[in-house]
Amino acid sequence: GFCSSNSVFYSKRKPLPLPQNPSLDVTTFISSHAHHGRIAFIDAATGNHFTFHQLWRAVDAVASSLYDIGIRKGNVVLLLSPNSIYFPVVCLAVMSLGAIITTTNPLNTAAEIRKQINDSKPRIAFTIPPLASKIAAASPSLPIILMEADTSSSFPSAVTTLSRMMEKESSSSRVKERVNQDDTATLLYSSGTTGPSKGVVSSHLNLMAMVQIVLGRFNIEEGQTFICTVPMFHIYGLVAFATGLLAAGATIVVLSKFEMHDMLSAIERYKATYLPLVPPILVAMLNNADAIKGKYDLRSLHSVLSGGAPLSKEVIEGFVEKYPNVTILQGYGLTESTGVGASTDSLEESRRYGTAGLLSPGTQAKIVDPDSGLALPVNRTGELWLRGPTIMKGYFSNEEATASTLDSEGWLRTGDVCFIDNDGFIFIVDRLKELIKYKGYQVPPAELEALLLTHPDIADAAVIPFPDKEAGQFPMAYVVRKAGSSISEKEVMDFVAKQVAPYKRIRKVAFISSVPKNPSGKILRRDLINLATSK
Ligand code: AYL
Repeated sequence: GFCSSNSVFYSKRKPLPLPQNPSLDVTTFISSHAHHGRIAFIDAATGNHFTFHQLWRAVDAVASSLYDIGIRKGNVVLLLSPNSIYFPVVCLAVMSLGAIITTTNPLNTAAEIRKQINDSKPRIAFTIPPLASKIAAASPSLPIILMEADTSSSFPSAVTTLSRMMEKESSSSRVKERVNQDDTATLLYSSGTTGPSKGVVSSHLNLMAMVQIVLGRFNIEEGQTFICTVPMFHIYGLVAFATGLLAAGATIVVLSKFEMHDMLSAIERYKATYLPLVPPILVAMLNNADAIKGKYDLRSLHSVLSGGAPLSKEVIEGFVEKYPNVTILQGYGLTESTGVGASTDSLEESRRYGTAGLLSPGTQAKIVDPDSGLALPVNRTGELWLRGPTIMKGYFSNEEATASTLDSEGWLRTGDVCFIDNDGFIFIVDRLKELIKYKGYQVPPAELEALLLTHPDIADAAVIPFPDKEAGQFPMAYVVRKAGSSISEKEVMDFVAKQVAPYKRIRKVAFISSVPKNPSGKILRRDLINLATSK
């Protein structure tokens, strides 16, 4: 059976072969799936596009150019950009050199980007002209490569442009450094189960295993068209649109950001078949279903993918009723599992409303009782632990966080509360970890608490998730005022809003006399969540 006597759950999906050659990089692996003349990427707004052939030529040219300016295996390259057809070119070129790509949310403030720069120490950054000033403010000496021609102003730190790099003829002078499967490919930031954001070290093997999982999920022989509106800087978008779906030969229509009208007209114009989303966009599509159906021809669409945050039963049921010809496919995963850890891949599997699906091929699970530490059998609820070829190597230069997240046998503590039913389907029922998910974006409470404590009127603070129909959750702060202070809710919210990206803003404040903590000083968040939601 899929659940053994030691309470390890094994994937019920067909195992997928991993490449055997120990020195193989993920870019070479993906490009070995040739799709020649087919279109890889289309910019939804301009119609600019790349065939697969043009894509791989561009990747090779950019890799050669990076090599020429001194980028080598192990160097970190920062990418700060909204979605574009060039985003994957940069990622693939960097990884093909054995260099490491670190992405960041374009909404982040200069101070937030500075933290990531200080931690990951990139040698160079790719960005678009409107965002270059953020990098310059975060790190004035970091060289910048502009991803679009700069028409307005010029940046002293800009060394070249991506288009110039892409024009480079393939050079034979480049010594191809040996890249091993175990070498680091990506460094995406996640707060994990506790504390501030940390660099998640994913190897070429991790990414190749994820490519195989994506290939197994979508059988794309006939050619399918995907809409890319979820961010490519996040693991969800990265493993789909910059790696996995390229191996599958899908055509990807890229939107620079989410905008409902643009997304729906792109589906109509390009006859898209697959639409990967985060739950808040499904909620919006449900709430406006009648108007949408009157205005756009969505007949080409056969699947909407939902991942990154929980999708409620009510939304699934409503969506199925309003869009009867569209199948909702679920994906569950973490940055730390380099993407999809479980998924539903067919209408039949998705009919089990509320499930996150079956374990990905090659992935194992345990359900661990948080109190006793014992692994539990089917239908019992506990913390989900995952093991397999997609699990990260660890957090970047943070042994303590790594040790408390990965055990010696390679199990990843997900911080999600789940059970697995008799047929192997995973149900996510709660979140044990601190993480707040606002519209699918990660908001680490510890970062906001640290910021609140810098306010002269605040003695102590705790930040918790508050449930919200549209966003999923938003950050709420419990604040202890200093003696004599009369700081208001609005002042607290404004203080934070000025210093963080908009998705991290605190949207509700309550004052208390002290923050409940356990004897070792850990905030009793569950008590505060109960307090916040009981009225
Ligand atoms: P991170 N249902 C419930 N919670 C989810 C789900 C889901 N389907 N997916 C993710 N989460 C929560 O690192 C959960 O708490 O990556 C998990 O621990 O930003 C946390 O989000 C991880 O957040 C896909 C689908 C990649 C999902 C992903 C992972 C994206 C989230 C590719 O196809």
